Amino acid sequence: MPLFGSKKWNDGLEKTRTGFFARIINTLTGSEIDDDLYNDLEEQLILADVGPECSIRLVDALRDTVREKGLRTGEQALAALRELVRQEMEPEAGMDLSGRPAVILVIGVNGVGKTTSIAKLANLYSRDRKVLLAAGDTFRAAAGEQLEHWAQRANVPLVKAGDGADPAAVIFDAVQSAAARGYDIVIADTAGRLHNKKGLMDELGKIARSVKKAAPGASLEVLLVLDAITGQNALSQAQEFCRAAGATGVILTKLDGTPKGGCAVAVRQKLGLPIRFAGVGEGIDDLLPFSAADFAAALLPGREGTP
Ligand SMILES: Nc1nc2c(ncn2[C@@H]2O[C@H](COP(=O)(O)OP(=O)(O)OP(=O)(O)O)[C@@H](O)[C@H]2O)c(=O)[nH]1
Ligand SMILES: [Mg+2]
Repeated sequence: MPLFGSKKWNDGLEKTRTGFFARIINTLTGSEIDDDLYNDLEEQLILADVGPECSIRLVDALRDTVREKGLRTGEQALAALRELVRQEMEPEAGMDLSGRPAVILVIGVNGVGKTTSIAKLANLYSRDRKVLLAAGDTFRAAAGEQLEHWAQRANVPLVKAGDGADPAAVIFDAVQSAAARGYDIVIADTAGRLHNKKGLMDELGKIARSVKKAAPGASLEVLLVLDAITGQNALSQAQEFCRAAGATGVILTKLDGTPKGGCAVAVRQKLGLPIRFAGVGEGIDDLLPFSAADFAAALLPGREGTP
């Protein structure tokens, strides 16, 4: 099957495309369009971690499109499904980076890839903007050093305090100094936490409030990092996390490491939040600004230009 779209997206989703989505592609391209096909497709989308509700909705929408447009071949149905996935994943609006500074607070459970993603974001944004990092994980020993190492690699300055310092105070200092020194973007790390630890979840609220206090002109994006390998299984936890922490978007990491990248669709639908970035490896360049079109094309490749 010829691939089109972005190479990085195609590479990042290779495991998914050759895993659970290979069956979906084969089902669509190898069959007549009939009820059996829709039933098989629904089952395979669920197996690919797209989530039952979303899978049913996608297949229903595909049925409608096939009927309305009079599609005849599986290849046409595949293209129609790709377009439906693209629509599903399209954010309503871009990220709010309008503030002075624009603050990106990165949150999530332990080990999902927060600090690595921050390094990648710093690398990405520092190409054309002044970026400052804030080492808000003052809980885990060596977390600050880990971020410092990445900050050096990305050649971006870092505001850091000793272990055990109040994370809201560290982030306050970073935002205040960014505003005073004309930095465009502050990216703040936080310690990993579980959604059911009330004290730690309240701390995130305190951090968000301290951003506004530090610089009245600041904007705030709260990006929840989710690990695609845990995918669907972690979604009910993630829902609670979002509610408690006021997340505004998602970074979906480790898409390169799972055959079930379909979970991105379930994440978008269940959380009602846009995916802003996708992690596709451990290197500093392995973070892709989310593109619904590239994602859908990498997941469901077909002949370019198929209606
Ligand atoms: N393959 C792959 N590995 C990733 C990706 N993102 C992060 N990792 C790896 O995941 C591991 C954990 O990453 P960290 O960035 O330390 O995670 P964290 O959320 O900051 O962890 P805590 O601070 O302990 O909560 C590291 O080994 C990273 O290299 C990704 O997109 N793909
Ligand atoms: Mg970390």
